[in-house]
Amino acid sequence: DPFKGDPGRDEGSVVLNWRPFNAESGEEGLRAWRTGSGVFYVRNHFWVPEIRSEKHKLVVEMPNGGEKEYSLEDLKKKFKEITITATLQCSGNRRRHMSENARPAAGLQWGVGAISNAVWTGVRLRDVLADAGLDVDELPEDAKHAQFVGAEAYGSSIPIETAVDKRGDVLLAYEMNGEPLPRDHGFPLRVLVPGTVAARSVKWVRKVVVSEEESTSQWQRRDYKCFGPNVKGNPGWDEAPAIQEMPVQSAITGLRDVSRESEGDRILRQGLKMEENWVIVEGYAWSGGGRKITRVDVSADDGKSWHQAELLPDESLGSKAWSWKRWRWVIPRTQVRSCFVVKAADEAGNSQPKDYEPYWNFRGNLTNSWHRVENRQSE
Ligand code: MTE
Ligand code: MO
Repeated sequence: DPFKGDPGRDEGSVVLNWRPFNAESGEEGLRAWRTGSGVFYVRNHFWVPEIRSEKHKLVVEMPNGGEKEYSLEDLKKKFKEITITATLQCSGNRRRHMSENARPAAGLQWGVGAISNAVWTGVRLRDVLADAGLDVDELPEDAKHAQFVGAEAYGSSIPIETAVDKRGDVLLAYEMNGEPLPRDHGFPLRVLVPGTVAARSVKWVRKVVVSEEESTSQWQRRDYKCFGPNVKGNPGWDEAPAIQEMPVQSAITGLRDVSRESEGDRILRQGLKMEENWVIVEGYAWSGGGRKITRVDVSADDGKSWHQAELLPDESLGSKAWSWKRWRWVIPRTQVRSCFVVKAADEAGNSQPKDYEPYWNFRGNLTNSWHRVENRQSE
């Protein structure tokens, strides 16, 4: 049983599969701006490798075959430590909405919780590549991709420009939320590529290869790609690019009534008219590439009329907007008509599509159509 060494898991996540372990952030995880490590979503393709951190070595290979090896100690001693906050989102986040609103799409049927936000500490991949002999400012012709190899069998790659971008904040991370990485999240070392599909943030990383070609893994060449809505079984795999940066996304993660009776909501009610019952709608908004969320539009009548949600303050760290924005909208119950809807816009003016069918793809990747939630009264 290859899974017998897997770690114990906290309650509070929504488990989709045990072997390999796959779990969404549950209600608790999706309430806070910073996701606690125990309720951060987990996407494992295999077992969790058992690694002793003192023994772990990272090998960095150059296009000419030259190699350099680093222990965890070496990394911590030699390079400047960096801390950022960043959201990871699986390309399959909200796939279930695609399956339900268009046609069934293959893969784990994630709801709104294949996304989480944490604090990450490590060293810059750029600095390590430079130390290993790469000219990071004048990239040689044969340096086109940075491939990452995990200790089980998983691997993928990113364009070398992303890997060496001074403001790209790509990390070899050894801490999450101020503690050593939990085993499910890559102990003792993982790649963290902020703003990029989480499939490239390889956990338990043991090798980085600078190469002319992309990783040849199925997770680079097959699974994490998007095709047109007409394409079914067996497309020309090489015709579509591997997903890297992600599109703008938002979702509703909480819906609750605040009434005169509910003691806990007293503070929130200050400034609100006491005679009325209110509904609090909450959620996240995020975009790829470090693009800032500029607006979150919300509706309580299935998109006929719109309002702006409040973007909540937070403690985002890093060169760009790598972390999701939490938002909140408080609306009188009497004004609620039919479905609640959310859509966000980013600083490039990108917004989310209304419908699902025109964006259906057989692997159900990059589902970001308007998130609709039935209006239900809690009492
Ligand atoms: N790295 C390894 N070694 N093995 C994996 O299965 N899954 C990838 C990525 N890195 C994976 C991996 C995918 S598809 C996602 S969405 C993220 O890890 C999930 O990261 P998390 O489990 O820390 O949330
Ligand atoms: Mo993923």
